[in-house]
Amino acid sequence: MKNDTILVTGACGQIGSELVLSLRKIYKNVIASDLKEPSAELKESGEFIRLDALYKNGLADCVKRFNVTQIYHLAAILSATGEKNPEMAWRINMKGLRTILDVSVEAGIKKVFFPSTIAVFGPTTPKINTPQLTVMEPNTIYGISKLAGERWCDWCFQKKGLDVRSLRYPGLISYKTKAGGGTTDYAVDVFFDAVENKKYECFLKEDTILPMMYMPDAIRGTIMLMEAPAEKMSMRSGYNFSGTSFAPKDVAAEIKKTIPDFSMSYKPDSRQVIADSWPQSIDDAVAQKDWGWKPEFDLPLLTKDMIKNIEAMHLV
Ligand code: NAD
Ligand code: AKB
Repeated sequence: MKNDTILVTGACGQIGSELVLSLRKIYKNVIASDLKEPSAELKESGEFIRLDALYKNGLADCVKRFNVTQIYHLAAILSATGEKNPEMAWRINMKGLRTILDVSVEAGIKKVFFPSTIAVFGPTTPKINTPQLTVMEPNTIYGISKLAGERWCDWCFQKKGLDVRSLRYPGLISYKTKAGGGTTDYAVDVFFDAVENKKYECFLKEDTILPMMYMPDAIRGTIMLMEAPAEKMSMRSGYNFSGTSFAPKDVAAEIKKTIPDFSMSYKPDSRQVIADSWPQSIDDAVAQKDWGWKPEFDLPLLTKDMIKNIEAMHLV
């Protein structure tokens, strides 16, 4: 077991609830923190504290009290919720990150993880195999806040010497915790509805292709990035990070191979406009070259695994 003490903010969310458990297999001390009540699994497997990531004194006290050496800053408001409440999204996403970066510099934190997103790209970005360095004109508050966040991370590395690392996650698919207010949430909800009701009404059009990734790949990639030697990092903003790409009709066809009477209907809502502004596929050649990234799950593999695990949860 490694000795570093890790603090995870936003630990009760879709990523945190799995990332904390994986980090606890590697590190002796992983402190999960959130405003929300943790799951029994999170609470019983290690330290949990209630912490507002925007509250600098509370954060600084926690870092000092536990001798924190690494921070994974997951707390944020996602795209769809952010468009409904732009002020709140800007405040939580920007002030949260600034607080983490300031405390990290002041306390001499060794490494910081900042989750960026494909939402940093916008309608003027090339949509297919979006390169690492390209036009970035996001038109959601979420994307604007994450792009500004990437620039802050790069600035803190250049000017303050802070070892900040970041991934531009695609839509993440998981069964342990449902998605929390994004545009790609359909790709999680569809599996639960397929198992429970054999039908799903999708809020995106059937042919809307988006970059996606299965959670085990996302967790493995995050830990690979954070464990890689600092001299391998050529990007201090956010690495393009690719899993697979598909449209709602592709998931429906894949689910039908296991649940033949499954049916999907379509009723696009305001999230369609957000999805239309994002890339369809991501070129992550720089992540492959710098720290050896390679995904394991494609659509058929993740579909089988999601259905198997959701069915098993329903048997308990
Ligand atoms: P989530 O919405 O599921 O979880 C976020 C957590 O942050 C919640 O538990 C919430 O209670 C907590 N939180 C919110 N405000 C807080 C505050 N002020 N102080 C402390 N905690 C607070 O989000 P997620 O899907 O787990 O995403 C985690 C990070 O990864 C976010 O920064 C998100 O932008 C990024 N990301 C996620 C995806 C995805 O598909 N899940 C894709 C790209 C990027
Ligand atoms: C969202 O849809 O907002 C997130 C993301 C891709 O950042 N899943």
